[in-house]
Amino acid sequence: MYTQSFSVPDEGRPAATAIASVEPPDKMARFDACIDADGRIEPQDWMPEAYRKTLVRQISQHAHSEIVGMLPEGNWISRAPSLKRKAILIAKVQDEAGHGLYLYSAAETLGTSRAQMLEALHSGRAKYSSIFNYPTLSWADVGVIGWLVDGAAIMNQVPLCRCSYGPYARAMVRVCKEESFHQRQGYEALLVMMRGTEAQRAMVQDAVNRWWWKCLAMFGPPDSDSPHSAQGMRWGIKRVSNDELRQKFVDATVPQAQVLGVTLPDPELRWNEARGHHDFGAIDWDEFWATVNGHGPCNQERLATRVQAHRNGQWVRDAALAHARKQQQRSMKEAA
Ligand code: BYC
Repeated sequence: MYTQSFSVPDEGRPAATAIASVEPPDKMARFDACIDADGRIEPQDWMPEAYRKTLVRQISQHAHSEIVGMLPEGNWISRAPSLKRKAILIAKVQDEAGHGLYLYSAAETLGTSRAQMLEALHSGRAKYSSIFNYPTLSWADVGVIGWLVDGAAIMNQVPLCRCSYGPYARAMVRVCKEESFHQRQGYEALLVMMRGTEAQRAMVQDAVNRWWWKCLAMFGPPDSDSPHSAQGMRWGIKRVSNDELRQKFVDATVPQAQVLGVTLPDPELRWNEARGHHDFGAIDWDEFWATVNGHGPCNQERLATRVQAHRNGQWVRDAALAHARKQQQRSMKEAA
């Protein structure tokens, strides 16, 4: 439903002017020229420390979101209503794990270790997407997460396929292809429910009511309150602003909701002919920040589950390491 055609050209992207820094001017000039020419920065290339830090922050937060994002839906694997739905959900949750791994690998190319990133997540220092701190109360939530949460994720991630940092951009190409399947499966599951009983339709509407506003907030604070946007855009990390992506998401979702037969829970939502976009109501940013800062309904539960899962996996990591050592010793013996 969403494709790379949602990506937009970069006209109007501010030129990379040198940031106030202690970086060597000649290297900085080469870096800026590469960014201005819409080139790609690769791991072996010189880059300013602030660019590296920004990427580690964003990519590791993104990786954490994928891994924590497995939990709300994972809760429903054992309760999926049919074998077909269970198989689809298992595949989707596995895909999210894969996305986390590509992203941790991309962040590792910037000189930070996976252990460091996981420690930051498990200690509560690192952020992950606000959206995964809400409960999944019914089977319809699984469909709505596919349709709306993955829909919002694709809207945000398609422009990242052209991020100036090569490994991140390449990881995003594959992630977006898989997310597209995730969104379709969610929408299709909801279509089936909407053609079912009155109780099923009510369940879908209830799930839409609970997730809609959280999905709009997922794009991040308004541009006017987004401390990282200007620099991220200048460096070609972010290509489209938080507010622009949010608007694109609303415009794309309204007709999908009509086809589905659900009402989006916003009395102020209406087409604005003059703007050529839908107007929509105010997002509760206090609630968003409370959730981002650890006080959402499921923050504690998500983090505790994640930490426990990591502990439970210790024997697998130990076994894999022992196996790798054995293989290495064997090949050294053969070579001797
Ligand atoms: N939740 O200046 P801003 C998925 C933070 S996974 C929490 O606009 P930036 C999926 C932001 O980090 C989806 N925190 O920052 C997986 C910053 O905090 P710090 C994840 C948020 O970086 C499984 C502060 O607010 N996608 O879809 O320019 C199943 C100021 O924000 C949020 C990505 O991570 C939020 N929603 O822009 C299903 C995409 N929003 O670091 C689905 C990659 C903002 O100063 N990331 N914050 O402490 C991005 O595109 C950008 O980092 C953001 C934020 C648009 C999220």
